[in-house]
Amino acid sequence: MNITGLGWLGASETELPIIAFLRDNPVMKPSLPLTFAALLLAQFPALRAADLSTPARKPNLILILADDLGYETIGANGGTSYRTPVLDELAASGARFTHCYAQPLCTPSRVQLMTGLSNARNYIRFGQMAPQAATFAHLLKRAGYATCIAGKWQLGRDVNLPKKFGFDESCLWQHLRRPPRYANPGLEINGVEANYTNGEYGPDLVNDYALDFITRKKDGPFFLYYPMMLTHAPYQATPDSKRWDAQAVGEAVNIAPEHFGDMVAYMDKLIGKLVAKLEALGLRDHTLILFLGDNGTGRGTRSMMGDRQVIGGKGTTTAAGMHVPLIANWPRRVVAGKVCSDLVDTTDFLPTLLEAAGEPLPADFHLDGRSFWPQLRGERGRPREWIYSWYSPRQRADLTVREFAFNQRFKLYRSGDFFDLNKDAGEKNPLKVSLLEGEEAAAAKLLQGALDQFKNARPAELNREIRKVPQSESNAHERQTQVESSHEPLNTSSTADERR
Ligand SMILES: [Ca+2]
Repeated sequence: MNITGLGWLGASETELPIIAFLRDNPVMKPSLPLTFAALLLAQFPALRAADLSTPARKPNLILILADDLGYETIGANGGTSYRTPVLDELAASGARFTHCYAQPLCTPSRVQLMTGLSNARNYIRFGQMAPQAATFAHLLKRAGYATCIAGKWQLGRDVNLPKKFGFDESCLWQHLRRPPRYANPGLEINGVEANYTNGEYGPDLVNDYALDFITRKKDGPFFLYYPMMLTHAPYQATPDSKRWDAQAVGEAVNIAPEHFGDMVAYMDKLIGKLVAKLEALGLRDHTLILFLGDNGTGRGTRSMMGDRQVIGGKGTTTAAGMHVPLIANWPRRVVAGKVCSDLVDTTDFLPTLLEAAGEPLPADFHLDGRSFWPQLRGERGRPREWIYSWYSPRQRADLTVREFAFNQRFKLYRSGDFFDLNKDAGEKNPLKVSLLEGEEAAAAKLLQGALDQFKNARPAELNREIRKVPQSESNAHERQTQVESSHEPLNTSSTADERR
């Protein structure tokens, strides 16, 4: 049996230990949802009924993922420290969500976003995604979409991985190596190294590639997954900054806290170029744009929402690490000016994209996400009652697991710690579930039910997998990722969960 299930793509397996394990342990195969998903994709099973509310012409889909950009940074959300006129306008003429949550760290969020599955089921380690994972790109490619990923990769160094994950084209930073990303960067374009030394700015290069892709594929449909490099540290000058230095080399120069604001503004400007290109090509009315952040703002970055200061908490499981912006725009399809307080999780984007495309999921496609496409259309939909999170950085030697469920107001950790987020957003003073009454007791029961659903979700072999990495390889991986994650202090949070 082809356990990767990707033979139909003509992709070859990457010999990761987990694949060897699966091959050698057939008893374990049925318990692995990611394997099931890949198999189901390969076997073209019966399909669910199509959503009759979708248009006849398949829309183009653009999913923009900003790096380390929390909810508080966007003007439309009430942020007052930075300039985000393009995103503000997309929110005003589309929809924005007040309760979208990512995982606290880059790779965990990206894996959930791309597969629609909780990290409990398929997350291996920082900087990697299981090569046999089924992604939104596979599903959309099968539906006839041209697929492209432009931006940050950080999912494994196999040159064939972008194609293996369903992308026809790729323009990536941190694919095969880890060069600087901003001034005078290094990229891999369709797997071929490209090095720049004439004052180029990495985010411009990637944006140019994205614009070129949608221009070439304007007859559609296309899917552009655009995980932007901005606004991740180091906070270096942009071409619009007073201190821009076209000669700058490396990620240790020209750094200043105020450059974060410049980077937010530059990110917004690049999205503006993308929107302008859609307008010029006559594609705006046929394109759904979704924008979100991959985790909270970089640790310690201070932003204002009016009189209220918000301090970035990337890497923590509080709202400072997980609360991110979500803006959706599609003229005349997404309700204009909508502000939605429903819960949205990163696992929800795969089914939302598929439903917007009018593309049924394979009948038994395993999924933890829930489409919010009905809400974008102005319907009630099936809003989540809770978000479940299994979070473990698996970065360096950190195997800490934090597991919890929450809604807009309450949060319950597997440990039993309970918080009323309205009274204790920083999660400093855990309440004992046994002492709760009324609304709090009901919430604890609901959230415990969510945790119970995932009690056995983690395949045991995935936990053994992390320990099978030879120490030398583990150390090398640590060195490779250390700079990337240098603003992600581990186990230093003051939150109750992380003190454990
Ligand atoms: Ca990130």
